[in-house]
Amino acid sequence: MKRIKNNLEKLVTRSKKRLIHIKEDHVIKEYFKNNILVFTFIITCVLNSTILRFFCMNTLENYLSVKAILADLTIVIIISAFGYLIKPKNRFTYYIIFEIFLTLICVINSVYYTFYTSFASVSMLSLTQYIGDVGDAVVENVLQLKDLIYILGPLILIFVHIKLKKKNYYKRIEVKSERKKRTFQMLGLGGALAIIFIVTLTSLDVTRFVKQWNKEYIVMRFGIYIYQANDVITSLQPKINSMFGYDQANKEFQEYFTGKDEVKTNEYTNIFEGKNVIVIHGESMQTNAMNLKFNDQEVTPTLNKLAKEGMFFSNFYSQVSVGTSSDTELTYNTSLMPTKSGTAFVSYSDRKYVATPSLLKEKGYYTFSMHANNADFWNRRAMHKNLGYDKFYSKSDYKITPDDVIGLGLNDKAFFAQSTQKIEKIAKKYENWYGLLIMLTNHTPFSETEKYGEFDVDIKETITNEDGTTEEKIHPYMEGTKLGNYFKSIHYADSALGEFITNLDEKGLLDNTVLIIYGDHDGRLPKSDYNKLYNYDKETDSLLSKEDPNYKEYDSYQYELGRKVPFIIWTKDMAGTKLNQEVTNVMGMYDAMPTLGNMFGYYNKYQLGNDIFNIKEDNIVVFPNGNWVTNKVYYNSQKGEYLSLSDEAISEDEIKNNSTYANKLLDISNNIIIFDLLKQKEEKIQE
Ligand code: GP9
Ligand code: MN
Repeated sequence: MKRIKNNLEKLVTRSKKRLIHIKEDHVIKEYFKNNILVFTFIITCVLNSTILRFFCMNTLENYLSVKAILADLTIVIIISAFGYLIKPKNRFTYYIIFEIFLTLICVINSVYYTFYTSFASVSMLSLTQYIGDVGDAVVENVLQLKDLIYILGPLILIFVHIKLKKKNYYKRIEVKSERKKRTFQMLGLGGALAIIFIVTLTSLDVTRFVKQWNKEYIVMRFGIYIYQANDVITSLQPKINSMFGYDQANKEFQEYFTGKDEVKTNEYTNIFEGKNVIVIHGESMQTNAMNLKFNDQEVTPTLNKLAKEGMFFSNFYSQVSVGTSSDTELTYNTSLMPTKSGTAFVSYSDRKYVATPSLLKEKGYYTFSMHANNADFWNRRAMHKNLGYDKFYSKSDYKITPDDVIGLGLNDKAFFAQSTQKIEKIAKKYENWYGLLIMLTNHTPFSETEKYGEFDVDIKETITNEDGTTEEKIHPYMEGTKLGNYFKSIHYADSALGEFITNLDEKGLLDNTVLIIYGDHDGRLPKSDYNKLYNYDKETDSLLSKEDPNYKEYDSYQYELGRKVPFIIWTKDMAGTKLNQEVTNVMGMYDAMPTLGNMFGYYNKYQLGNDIFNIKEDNIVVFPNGNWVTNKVYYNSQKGEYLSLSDEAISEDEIKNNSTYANKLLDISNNIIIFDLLKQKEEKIQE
């Protein structure tokens, strides 16, 4: 009896469970049935974005990027939630409008990517001359069958809608009172996904999102829909910034430059007139690496040789903000400072600039730039055109095999080798030419040490034992540190530069050429590594104690002063002439254009820097954060503190006057760019 009872009980519970299952299944099915249109919308929109990534960045990791799918899903679910507020019979209109809109984003980006290997930006719409150049080509060559696949999304939605309508779906899906509930349910789901997405973001994701130029990365991490929304907002920001305060800005600008157009001459005026120019943008090259040797080997023998034979500015600073490489390009070419928010190259590429390449073009030069990275990196494609380069040779102009890649792309040795061939052709075609070559390998994080070639940053010692035998002892020193890896990396870049110069010389390309080399910014290396560099105790393989008489304090001021970059002007016959000298007066990137302009015979009335041979020891270098440095003092504007650099007393007035000057200069520079003041000026002259 007991057994029968037990069995019966088991049977009842089993059937109960099955009933719950059936009920659950039923509920899910019902839910799905009632929401077919919404789900079709969600799935097709997320699928379109995934297909776009598949066509553009054809690695599995990219197009199946979970973060991107999560981001797309979040956006589409949030959009879909509001559809529930609309009456069922009109709901299709809502979804099809959004479906078409999101599909258009995918189609435009797909076409754009095929042509530019980058994603579209609304800010490009203002660069009309640029679109004019490519408009026809886009239609003829670029619109391909694959760009039409996205249209399947709206077609599927229309198909589903017709089917549903036939089945009277819209009349029976929900009662009015349920609409709000469903909206909130969907919003809740979207919100939950958004939270998961935000929590999984890294700081790199966030900085790249804010900077916006690394478009592939953003699309891979944030999906195309968030990318485009972010693009619209960042593209509008410059417009909003320039809406208020124009009159005041223009007035201050006029006042600032009144009486400043007197062209001063000095012993170097026009000394290089008519010479060809090769400018080397030395990625992350820092002056302090030039003074170092490891085991009697110089870290940068080429730079050292050029500095010794040429004109070497040893107290020279870059003046970069968040736009790093591109900020230096801006300041070097225009003698303006980086903008206070955003970056000039990305946000203000449609402004008028008075730039070195344009000025040399007016003198009959052919101007070009070369960089084996994606042309849209830092928006160079648009900005180089604006600055006056006749041609920008970028990634697609170089042969890049996987073996040739170090870090961000084509290694410097291969880059220089291929560039030499291009320069040879240019030199045959044009009498005068000016070219910028942007290096790439010596870029943070300096981690591919096995590819840089042999360069040890340890201390090797030969020890003689009591019995007369010798043995080699190795103290690890900078091995394994980021700074140590940086030395290996810059050693590689330096040797690439050396090979380049030898090749140019062999081809006779240095005979009438001036070489200009600048470090674009420091290597952003840890302060603690410098501490090790200057305070290493090889006996204990640790740091000297602060009490040790040999201990060298490396505080935040030393760090800031250590961020100097090399600036060298060199020709093959300069050694021993009056040009062969070390200039020790403090100098900034914004002084490059005035100093070089005087030597080559071009002039920018709106330069903010000075010809160092006119201003000499009175120079001041202003940094984008308001800090400044003179020969006598480094001032930290954030802390309101300074470090004296000479024995001369520093007065309060000096600090105050220099700070006022620094702030004024930053304001003027910012206003010139934001309010496009040079354009207004040009238009007035033409009237
Ligand atoms: C990228 C290169 C590096 O093409 O110029 O830019 P950075 O990260 O140094 O600003
Ligand atoms: Mn750089």
